[in-house]
Amino acid sequence: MAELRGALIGCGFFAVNQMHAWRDIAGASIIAICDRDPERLRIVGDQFGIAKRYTDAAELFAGESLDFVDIATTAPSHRPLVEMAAAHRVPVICQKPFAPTLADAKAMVKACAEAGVPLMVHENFRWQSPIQAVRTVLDSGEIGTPFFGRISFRSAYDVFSGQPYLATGKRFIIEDLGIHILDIARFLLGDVSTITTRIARINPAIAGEDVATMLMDHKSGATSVVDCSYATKLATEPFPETLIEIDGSDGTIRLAQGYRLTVTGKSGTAVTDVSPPLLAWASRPWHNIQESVVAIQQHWVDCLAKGVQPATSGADNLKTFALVEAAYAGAASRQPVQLDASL
Ligand code: NAD
Ligand code: 89V
Repeated sequence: MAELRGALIGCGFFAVNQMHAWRDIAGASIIAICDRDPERLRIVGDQFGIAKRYTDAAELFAGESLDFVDIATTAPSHRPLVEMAAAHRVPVICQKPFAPTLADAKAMVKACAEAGVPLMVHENFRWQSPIQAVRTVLDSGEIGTPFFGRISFRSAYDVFSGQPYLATGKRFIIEDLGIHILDIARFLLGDVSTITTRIARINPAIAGEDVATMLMDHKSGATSVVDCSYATKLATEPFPETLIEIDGSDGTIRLAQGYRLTVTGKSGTAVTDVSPPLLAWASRPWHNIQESVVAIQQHWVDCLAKGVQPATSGADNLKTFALVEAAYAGAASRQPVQLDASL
């Protein structure tokens, strides 16, 4: 198969990981980049040797023949850019959070479906190898039927120095980080029927909530707790590890800090080190996330080659995004929120 010709829009903080990952992936390469900030365009263009550079996405679509576009801008620009890709019949990857509102996200899914264009949300956390290892244990049947899960992300890492916009939005941890952890809960325990949420802001220097605790009923009958904090100072900073506890009818799974996976099940107890590899271009502690970027982008190329929907398609991600909206609604009302009504 000929190599896919892609373009990347948005050359900011996180896009550098995506550019490195595209270099690692067989079957696709980035042939043009776009950023409305000429300085970001210059930095990334020079770093990755990309000669074709655009400051206007409309000019990029008009000037290039593309097999896909990878949108790595922040959420306010996602809908116009995804709709532009759909109008040009160009398959599209869109970073999380998918959109500012669920209504925007639904419109983006509709635009791509009507244009017959594949759409994947770059929801990469479920692609981290420790999370995939947990999924593999569940699939093996070793712990039987899961009835309880706790998916936890607690840290005091300074995310604001790299991503200053995170300190200024009215919404913070659920929209930016919780969205990943809620997606992992769906990935491991299935879709959700009801969510109950409590939030708090501990850091007085930011505008949004930095603590969120969510209790969920899964359609499978399992119950889960998703808890997230950027106000939790620990002896050893765990960023960006997601810790997992799952109890099943025949055993338990514990993914503990330090990427230690303990499975107690039908065959006894096994302890494994499921640390992600440190890729040549990666740096600790981000290497866990960086590896997952390669995995999700490779998945996109494989799905395009096979003509199948990606695991985190736009349609799939509506269910994760709906959880974010429902969490904020429930935090405000202090009432449980039913999910089916919003989808
Ligand atoms: P950033 O502000 O550093 O970069 C965004 C870039 O997009 C900027 O250079 C900006 O000039 C450019 N841009 C914005 N609108 C544009 C438009 N219409 N046309 C062209 N360029 C435009 O932001 P970031 O921290 O890199 O985050 C980008 C996205 O990635 C966010 O949605 C964020 O939530 C997400 N993110 C994802 C992960 C992950 O693990 N999946 C991690 C960090 C950030
Ligand atoms: O993954 C992300 O979306 C990042 C961070 C890990 C800082 O929350 O924004």
